Amino acid sequence: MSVLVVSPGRNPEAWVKALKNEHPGMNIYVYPEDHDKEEVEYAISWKHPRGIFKNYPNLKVIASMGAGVDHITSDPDIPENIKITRVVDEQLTEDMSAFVLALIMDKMRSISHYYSQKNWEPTSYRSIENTKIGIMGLGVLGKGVAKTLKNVGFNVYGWSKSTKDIDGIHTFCGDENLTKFLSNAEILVCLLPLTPETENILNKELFEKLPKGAHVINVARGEHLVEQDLLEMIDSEQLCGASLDVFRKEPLPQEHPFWNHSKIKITPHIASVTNPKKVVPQMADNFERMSQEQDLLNVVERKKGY
Ligand code: NDP
Ligand code: OXD
Repeated sequence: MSVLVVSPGRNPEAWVKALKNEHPGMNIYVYPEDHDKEEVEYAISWKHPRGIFKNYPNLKVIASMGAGVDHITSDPDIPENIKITRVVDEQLTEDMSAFVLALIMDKMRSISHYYSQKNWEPTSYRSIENTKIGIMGLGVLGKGVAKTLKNVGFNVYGWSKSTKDIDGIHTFCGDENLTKFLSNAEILVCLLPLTPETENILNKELFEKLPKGAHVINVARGEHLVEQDLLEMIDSEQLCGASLDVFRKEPLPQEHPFWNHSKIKITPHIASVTNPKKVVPQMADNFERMSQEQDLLNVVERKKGY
């Protein structure tokens, strides 16, 4: 029984080292090195080459190296019987919460604006207690971010698919309550998973339902955002700007108009980065569980896509 590590474009070394450390007996291959495909029952993957997994007749589990699984679920050639797992990790939630708070404070207090302006021109700012933040997605990360922002003193609104009851957060669920939720979101944070339902959700129609002058933060996936609609909505001043950590094409191409837009702030998909050392124990645990035919941790619902 072997484990296959698949991460083209990402150095697999830290993963292999952490796996060997956690499970010295584990037989590990790194794709595409020479290996017997029949031996592989467990794969740890990030952005695999499309279609490869159908060539592994005994593969039982694909573990995402991150919290998101769209890079796996979007491959139509993943057989239905294969279980998909994802990372759930406190550190990942803490890092995401700190990062979103930093983006919001940067926006509210114009910090990077002052840095780039290099002029002594103070402007007024809004108070935290008078600012409403809307979070799309109240899962592991969205809920963590919501709690952090609430504790800092913001008015926090959240939207999810199913009903939620989170202390101190105004929660909304389902498409029928999206408009009401959006009408409160002076700063909108997207923390939805990428699924056929959520793809292109950050579009003109949605932006028009936000309070005028809202700011948009996307730390989920680039495919949530209709890029042209964002540009148009900033031009019309319906939006005052955006902070984007994720993009349809990563790295964001040098010629992309976002790079030189004064109201769009770009970070290179670093909101919350998985630490292999931290999360390999949950993968080794699942490897053991799989071997003993026990229930796995952090399994994705294939039908829901997250
Ligand atoms: P979860 O699966 O824990 O949570 C997803 C949330 O979105 C749930 O609350 C779910 O509702 C809600 N949701 C899903 N579909 C819909 C819908 N159609 N309408 C309304 N709500 C919906 O995900 P995580 O919080 O762990 O992660 C979210 C995403 O963050 C990841 O998928 C990934 O893309 C991104 N990410 C980005 C990182 C970065 O560095 N930029 C790092 C890590 C993750 P319900 O609870 O009712 O099911
Ligand atoms: C993730 C990510 O999904 O890094 O974990 O985006």
